[in-house]
Amino acid sequence: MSKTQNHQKVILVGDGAVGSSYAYAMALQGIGESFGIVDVVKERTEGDALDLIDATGFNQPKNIYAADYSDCADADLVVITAGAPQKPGETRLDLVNKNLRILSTIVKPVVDSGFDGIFLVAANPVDILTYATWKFSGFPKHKVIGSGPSLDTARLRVALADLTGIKDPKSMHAYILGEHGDSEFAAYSAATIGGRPFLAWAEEHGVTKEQLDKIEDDVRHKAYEIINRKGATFYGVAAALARISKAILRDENTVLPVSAYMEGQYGLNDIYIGTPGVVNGEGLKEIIEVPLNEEEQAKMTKSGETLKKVLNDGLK
Ligand code: 6V0
Repeated sequence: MSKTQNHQKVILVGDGAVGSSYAYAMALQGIGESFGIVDVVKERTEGDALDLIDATGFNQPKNIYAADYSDCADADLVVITAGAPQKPGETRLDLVNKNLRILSTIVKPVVDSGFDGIFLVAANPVDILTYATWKFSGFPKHKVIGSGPSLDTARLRVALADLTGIKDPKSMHAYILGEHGDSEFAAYSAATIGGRPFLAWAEEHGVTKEQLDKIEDDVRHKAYEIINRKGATFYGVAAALARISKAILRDENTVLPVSAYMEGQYGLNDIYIGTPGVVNGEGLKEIIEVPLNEEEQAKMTKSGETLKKVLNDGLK
């Protein structure tokens, strides 16, 4: 494959529930010109490529194919969704050892191909695996991004839109921060609606702290609710990955929640963790450090400590 003129070449590694849903979202939204799929089960990638091409018949043409690691050489974006998903009762952090092993077999051949684009990681525990991708690849930190709290923030905004009656989740300027996992939290004190502090609006409209705490808790546990019923979650994260991919491939310079490398922000260092940041064609241009109140800062510190402990035990 030659490098596409508009820098629109994507390689997906991991053609499971999340990967194939992401591929489908990319095909339906017409994002990227060329989309290669890698998986240890080669036949599935061939079948998926044939199937996904049919979906492009209803929007814009796109080259979708079963790929090898050599195809990463001139890719703009490599998206990693390969890895074991949570089983009922398992936390994301329980996946760390098996998914680190899988990741180590992926990053090396991608880098060996001569790849010089951006890594976007979604496999769990995503903050740990994004850090490991950064370490294994030797890439600059801005070129390695994790999907982080992107899905969780979408869940929060949908719930707040429902609660407030301002039905558009895009009008809820609120973020989930921290680990994509059990220590994540809603940064309500910095949230806004139309420029007005969200908590002031909420008080005026009779929204209680209990209601907001419940939403935060529901967001934190939503993956478990889905996994208990259907075994896996994939549509939400697929849409989140397509959104981040679009920001990269179209050089949007847009603010999105991602997992980013910390160098003093929130008092944290040498971990990847969830925060808003500016995403463009070069990767993560800048971290936007959300101003937190004391209680939220304590949650961020604790979330960072949780991730640091996993890194210290498993990676360093
Ligand atoms: P799945 O359906 O089991 O798919 C995993 C895929 O990875 C399979 O097709 C495997 O064949 C493939 N695979 C395994 N090892 C390798 C390898 N060495 N090289 C290439 N491919 C390989 O899992 P699913 O798609 O449901 O989940 C994938 C990962 O995404 C899991 O770690 C989930 O926990 C994670 N999720 C992340 C979310 C997020 O918000 N970041 C959300 C949901 C799931």
